[in-house]
Amino acid sequence: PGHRVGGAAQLRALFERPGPVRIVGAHNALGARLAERAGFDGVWSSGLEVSASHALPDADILTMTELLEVARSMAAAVAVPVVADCDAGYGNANNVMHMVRRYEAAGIAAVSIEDKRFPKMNSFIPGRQELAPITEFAGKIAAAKSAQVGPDLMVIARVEALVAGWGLDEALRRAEAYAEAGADAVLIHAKGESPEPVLEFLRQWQQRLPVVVVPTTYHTITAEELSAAGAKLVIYANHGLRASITAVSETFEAILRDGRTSGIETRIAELATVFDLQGMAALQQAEERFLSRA
Ligand code: SPV
Ligand code: MG
Repeated sequence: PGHRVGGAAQLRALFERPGPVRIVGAHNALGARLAERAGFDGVWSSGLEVSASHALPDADILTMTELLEVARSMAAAVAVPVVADCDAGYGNANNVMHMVRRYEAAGIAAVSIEDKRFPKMNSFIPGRQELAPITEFAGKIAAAKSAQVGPDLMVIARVEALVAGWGLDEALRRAEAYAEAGADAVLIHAKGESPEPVLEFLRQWQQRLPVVVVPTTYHTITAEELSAAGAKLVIYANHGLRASITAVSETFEAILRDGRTSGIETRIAELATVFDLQGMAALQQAEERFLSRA
C-alpha cells in the first residue's frame, strides 16, 4: 500500500521540490485523467465535486464508502498522486483509523481531514460552521497517523478556524496542536476575497509544517505568489466541476434551440478524444495480442 506509481512516496517527493505543488479537483476517473493530461501534479478528490456529481449537498450526506470508491477509481486511472478530501473523518477517532486504512490500501497519497463537527457543512455555505474541540481533533490526527501501515501516506490537518470566524490566533493554536499530534501538513482554509488572512497565517506559522491552501475565493493570487509566501500545496478545488456545468448547460441549450447539433460540434470534444481518454488504443493492442481469431 502507498507504493504504487503516483502514490504517497511520489507526493512526498513533490513536496521536496522547490516551488508550489499544484493539484486540481475531480469527481471521477475521467476528470482525474484530464487533470493529469493538463499537467497538474496531482488530483484532489473533492468532497464538493463528488457530492455535486451525485446531485447532493456537500454536507456529509454521502458515506465514506461512496467517497472512497470514487477516490479509488481516480487513483487507478492516473500515475499522479491523489489527495483525498475526507471531510471530518466520518465519525470519531476510531472511524478515522478505519478510514485511513481503507484509503491507504486504495493507493491514495494523502488524506485531508478537517476540524469540523460531524456532519460537516461545505465551508462556503454561510451559517452553521461548527468546530470540534482542539483536543478531540488532535486525537483524530494522532489516530490517523497510528493507523497507517506504510511510512508514506500523508495526513493533512485542515484548520477551519478562519472559515468559522474564530480568528487567526485560534487558527494558529489549532495548527500547532495538530502538528504536535503528528500531522504531515496543515491546510489553512479561508473564504474571503482577499488572500491576506492566509498570508498572515503563513507569516506567523513560519513553515513549521508544509501548508496547503485552497484559493477559491481569493483567486487573484498566483500559485507562485502563494509559494513565495510559504505555501507548498495549492488546490484548485472545484474548477473542473464548474467548467463542466457551464459547458454542458450551454451545449444542451444550443441543441434544443437549434434543433440539431451542427452549431456546437466544433466546441465539444471529438469522439476520437473520448476513445483516447478511455484507453481504447491499449484495448485494441490487447485484442491483437490475446484474442484468438478464427
Ligand atoms: C472540497 O473541494 O470539497 C473542499 C474544498 O473541501 S471547499 O469546497 O473549499 O471546502
Ligand atoms: Mg470538501
